Amino acid sequence: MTAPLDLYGSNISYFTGKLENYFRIKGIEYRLHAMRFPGDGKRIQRELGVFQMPVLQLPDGRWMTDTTKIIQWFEAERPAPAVIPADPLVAFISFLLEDYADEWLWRPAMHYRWHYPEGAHFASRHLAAEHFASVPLPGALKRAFMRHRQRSGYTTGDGITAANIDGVEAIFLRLLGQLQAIFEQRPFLMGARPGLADIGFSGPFFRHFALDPVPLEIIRQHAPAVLEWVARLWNTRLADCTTEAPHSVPDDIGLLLEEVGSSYLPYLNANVAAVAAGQQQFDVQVGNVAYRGARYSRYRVWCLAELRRQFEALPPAAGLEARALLERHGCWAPLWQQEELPLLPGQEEGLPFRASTKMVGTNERV
Ligand SMILES: N[C@@H](CCC(=O)N[C@@H](CS)C(=O)NCC(=O)O)C(=O)O
Repeated sequence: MTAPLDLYGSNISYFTGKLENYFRIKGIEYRLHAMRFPGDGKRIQRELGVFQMPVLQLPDGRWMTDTTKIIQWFEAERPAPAVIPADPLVAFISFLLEDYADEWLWRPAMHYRWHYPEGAHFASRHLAAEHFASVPLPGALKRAFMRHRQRSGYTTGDGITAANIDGVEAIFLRLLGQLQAIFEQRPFLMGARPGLADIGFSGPFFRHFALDPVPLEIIRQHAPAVLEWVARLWNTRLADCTTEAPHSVPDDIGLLLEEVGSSYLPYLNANVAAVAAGQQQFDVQVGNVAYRGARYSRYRVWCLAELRRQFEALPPAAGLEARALLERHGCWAPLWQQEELPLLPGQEEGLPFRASTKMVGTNERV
């Protein structure tokens, strides 16, 4: 499998950017193609079960989706140089941080892009030109469609209101303080070498926070070491790294774990309760921030099941260490709070070659 991979997505998309960072540090060649609608949308739905971006086509013709499972598949197929740390505890915490970045930082990233007119103007113009060039409609209509679609799907339609905007922005501002302190000390999240946790964080940062005008200016002013990390990751090849893989989780990662325990996991538990009750929208209080009318996500029920599965697969000694670390930072109890996870039969078992559900519950065919 030496021919370049064909990656279909957008060059301002969260998960496309995450996968590009993975392929680059791993040294895997790919060609990025812009998805063209409506044709590509229908084809992707047919080939993969749901429409989402990015999707990947292997040289043998097979289609793949879901960056988390795509990365795990490539790590198994091409183990060296490894992106998933060899130390089982570091690997487990990296999976947890990847999931947190994928699913929870998505919220402030979408907010900053679509709430502020300069972000919405830039992104809707870019996406309309990238994806709808051949659709014979006026540009203003395509841009208005994009703004409406993204807001009703991911911001105002997913529980973000005037009353909780400060709370959503606080997720980002706290994170910047934590990451600035980390990257003043070392080049990557777990140490001297980039790994899965960095790839996870590249999703929200590479094509959103460090690109969209409003968050980019905040990063420039308040967290320049984070901006450096974004570029450093993009410019690093693991094959050139002579540094050792990390053997322990640095203490300051504990602050990120506290965010996972106090905001992401409580949200996941409320989502489980909503899915179990068949409620397509739900209200949830996360710390002092109240979300009204958040959209349920079957996919994120599976994310919680995956986190538990990763924990249960740890060798006994690493499992004890992981439990102690999770307890210390408020993640242990919420990880197990819901007894039953309302998964669909066989849900996501076809990944990365077939998906059962989308990240947020629209247009699912289950
Ligand atoms: N879990 C998926 C999530 C992919 C995803 O949700 N991508 C967004 C764009 S960056 C998307 O396609 N959303 C579907 C839509 O807006 O209809 C992954 O890791 O690839």
